Amino acid sequence: MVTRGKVVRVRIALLLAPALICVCSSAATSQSSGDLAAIKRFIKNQEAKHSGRAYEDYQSVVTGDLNHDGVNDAAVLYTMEALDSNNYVQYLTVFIRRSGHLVPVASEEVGGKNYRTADLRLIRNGLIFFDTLDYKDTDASCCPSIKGQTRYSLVGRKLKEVERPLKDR
Ligand SMILES: [Ca+2]
Repeated sequence: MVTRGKVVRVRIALLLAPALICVCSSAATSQSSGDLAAIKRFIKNQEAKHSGRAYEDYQSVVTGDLNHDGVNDAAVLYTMEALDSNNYVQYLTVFIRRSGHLVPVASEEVGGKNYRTADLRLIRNGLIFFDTLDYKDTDASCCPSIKGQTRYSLVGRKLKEVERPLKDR
């Protein structure tokens, strides 16, 4: 009977383990200095690549598991302003955690002047959620006004915009 009790307890512990990991990963919203340094380094390189400037005031980071390995990854939204014009583009870059370090794996344009404004909200169920503002015909370039939402998922090494089911709209 004692042996049977032990087996049961071990099984319960195994069942609980994934739940505990989920709680930990959703609660871990702060980023370590190493993570932030990796993100900063990446964005600095993008500034050179795009001949632009990405102001820290227009950057946001959310964490959550994006490749379904139970380990928190990071999604970063940053706005690249062109140095030679007043154009700007919003980029989403996903960093996957490998051996404890954040590694950039995919980037996508998710907003920008005369396209839409995207506001990074959170990661849930492997999806990256945004609030958006789209342009109606009479909106000025500065001020899109149609409120919406969208989601992105990491598929391989690409980011794909996911249409929401009609019932959720
Ligand atoms: Ca992960």
